[in-house]
Amino acid sequence: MTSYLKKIILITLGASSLTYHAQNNHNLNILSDSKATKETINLYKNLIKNQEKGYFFGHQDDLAYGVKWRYEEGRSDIKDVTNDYPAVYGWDLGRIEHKKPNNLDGVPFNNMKKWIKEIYDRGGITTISWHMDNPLTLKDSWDTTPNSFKSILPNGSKHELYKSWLDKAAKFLGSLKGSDGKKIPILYRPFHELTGNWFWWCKNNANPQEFKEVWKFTINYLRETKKLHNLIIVYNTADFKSKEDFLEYYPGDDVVDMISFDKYQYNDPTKDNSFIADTQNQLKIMNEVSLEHHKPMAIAETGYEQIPYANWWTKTLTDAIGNYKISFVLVWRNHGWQENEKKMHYYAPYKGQISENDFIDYYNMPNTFFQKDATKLNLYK
Ligand code: BMA
Repeated sequence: MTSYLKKIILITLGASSLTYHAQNNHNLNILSDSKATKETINLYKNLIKNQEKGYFFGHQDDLAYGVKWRYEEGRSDIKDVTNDYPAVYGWDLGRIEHKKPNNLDGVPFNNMKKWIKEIYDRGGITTISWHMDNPLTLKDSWDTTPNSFKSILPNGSKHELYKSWLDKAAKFLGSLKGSDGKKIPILYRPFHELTGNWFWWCKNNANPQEFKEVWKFTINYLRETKKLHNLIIVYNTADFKSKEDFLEYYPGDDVVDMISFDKYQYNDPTKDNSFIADTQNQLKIMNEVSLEHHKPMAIAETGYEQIPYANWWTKTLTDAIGNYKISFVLVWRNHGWQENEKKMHYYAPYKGQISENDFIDYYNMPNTFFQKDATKLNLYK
């Protein structure tokens, strides 16, 4: 072949790859599931669109219990304080794998299902994590026995067991329907905090290739075999120091729709700025990934246990998020008194809690969206 001909071929190839990229750019932020339901696509688009104006506020187990109450219909600690519900409601599937009636924190799955319907009916958002028991030892999620993760690989000894657990979760996820008869879109956050070392699925228990293989298998199984097309897949890490760190276990744009990390406040924010500095640094890194991979981003779990600093909401959390465009932030559950640890365990204020007034100011900020905002924004249309 003459070098001239070669050049022509190269130019043509280059041009077609340029066209490909242009098309890709044109289709920015498309859900990874090409068969996603209309409501799921709409929610995803609306989450992205509204990022320009603000972010949705979430709370784990919000409707199930609060610091001083348990299972009172319609009640929520957030609502007691603001007269509004959060916009995002987090739930966990832990123990569904054993067909237990209640999840690992005692929340009955039947109630969870009913609440998820109510949430959807009023235009709120549901996100689901899964503190799945260890399939190798049958102990809990925090049991990091070596080789536990490898056992669920497609050729692993617990792969069939893992599939049977996915079947149970899929049945639940597929049964969630609104009053309009539509399947309810779910932000599904599997294998959360994967860069930690405390769950059996964390990175110390698997190499990147193994982790990615299981992730891909899981998402494809839920989509293709279980025919679930109401999922927005959320990739979620614990701490990370660099883009390489954040992406080392990233399974691919075709099996992820949103990227996120979990980050808690441990030190006294009046004496130590590290929560704000670290969160800002991680958001900076995640923002680069978000732009490069066209995936919106979130802080999927945060909080300061017992919120002992009265201005944590408008000062610390607000500064930690800064000007980054995130889809949502969620604070963890308001369990109340924890007998085994002899301490209070909660992350959202309740009536009379010292950060109550600050939380009302936070609620009133134009860029924090709660249920009433979400309802107005008509996220599923
Ligand atoms: C943890 C704590 C535990 C709980 C678990 C799963 O952070 O809140 O008490 O069992 O989350 O919800």
